[in-house]
Amino acid sequence: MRGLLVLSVLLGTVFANEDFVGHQVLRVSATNEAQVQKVKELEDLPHLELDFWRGPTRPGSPIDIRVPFSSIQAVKIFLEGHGIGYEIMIEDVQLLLDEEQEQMSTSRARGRTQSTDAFNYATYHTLEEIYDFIDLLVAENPQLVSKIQIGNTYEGRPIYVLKFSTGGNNRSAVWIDTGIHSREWVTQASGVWFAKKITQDYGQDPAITAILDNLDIFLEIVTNPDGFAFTHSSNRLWRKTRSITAGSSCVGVDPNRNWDAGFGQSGASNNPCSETYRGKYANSESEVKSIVDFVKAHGNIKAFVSIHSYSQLLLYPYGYTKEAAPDREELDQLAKEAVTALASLYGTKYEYGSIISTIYQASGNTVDWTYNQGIKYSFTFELRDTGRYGFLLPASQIIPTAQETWLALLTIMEHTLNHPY
Ligand code: 0X9
Ligand code: ZN
Repeated sequence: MRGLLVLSVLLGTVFANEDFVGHQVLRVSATNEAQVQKVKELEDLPHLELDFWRGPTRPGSPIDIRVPFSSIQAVKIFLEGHGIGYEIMIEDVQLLLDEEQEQMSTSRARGRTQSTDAFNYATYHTLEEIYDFIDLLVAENPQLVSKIQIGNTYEGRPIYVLKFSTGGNNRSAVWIDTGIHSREWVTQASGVWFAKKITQDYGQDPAITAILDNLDIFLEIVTNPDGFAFTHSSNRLWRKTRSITAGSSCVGVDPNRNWDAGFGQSGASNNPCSETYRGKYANSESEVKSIVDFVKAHGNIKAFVSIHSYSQLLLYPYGYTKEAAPDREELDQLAKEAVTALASLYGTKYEYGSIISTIYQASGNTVDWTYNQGIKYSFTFELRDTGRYGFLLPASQIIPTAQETWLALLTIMEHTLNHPY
């Protein structure tokens, strides 16, 4: 008995989820450039172990920071000392994680589903559950859906893409990915919902039917499987890949800084311990390289949509340079139409614009690379919310988020269909 206890304590230490007891998320309001610079100084103090959830960007736009319990006093004193305002968005991160786990275990009590109709779209799922869902969906719709393995992750997991196709020979295609940042759970959950929606609506809804009669859709639901597995097993707030960097004890590369577009320029970090670490070289991450190889081999992808959370934004290139994209006007107009469609369902407000002008400089990001490859309709979303829950969006918001986002995706896909190039 005592042996068992010792064993479980030991295993507990090895396998336990990182806890976030007493961590707070602060919303910092830097009202001028000097204050923004002051907040940036906090980023360079590794011992504080701050996790910037949003920003820093321009004066006036919110900066959300997860602050570990042991740093809260110091951070608050620093901000107050410089006259920088803040409010507490999340009092105790662990309480939200506990609620999320509670919600998940209640749903899971119903057990493994044998059909995608019985699947619970209103809860978060593990990698295994999503991979089972993918197989069920393919088995139920063999004439419409197939599963392609585009590679393996650093830790050896298969990387899958769903192909929705009604025929043809390498038709023009739309690409959608979710979950490249593993902690952005509402995105993978939305990806699952989109997959089901396509199979339900094809042949019923004229919009998706016209799209699929002419275009193929590729959907990568879990774009960072190692990171996603890690968010379940060990650290709910893991963002990066899980690759090991020689000479550093820090793990992972930011897969949204690892692409070959402005790689190595400012807007990414060369420090392996940073959340925006770009990696040793462009495409060093297998999760990125697999998509690069797929996109090049396909050669006929006309729209590429990469889905993140949070902040409620629809963005287009560029992120690495202030130079305007040659198609800026068309992209801006289309973004406006897409966010209008999105808002029509529940009134959710999105801002839109280029990445660099709307958030911050981000070099080596996905859609700058796809755009430079000639994929004109390259967009990236930041889904709900604007910061009340941030990455910890309650499961009750999954379906409404997916539904409204779907309207924006339809707008982009219809435009792609009607504007061949
Ligand atoms: O920093 C990022 O990679 C993005 N924000 S996130 O909170 N999802 O990490 C912003 C960069 C550009 N935006 C997108 N590619 N969505
Ligand atoms: Zn992201």
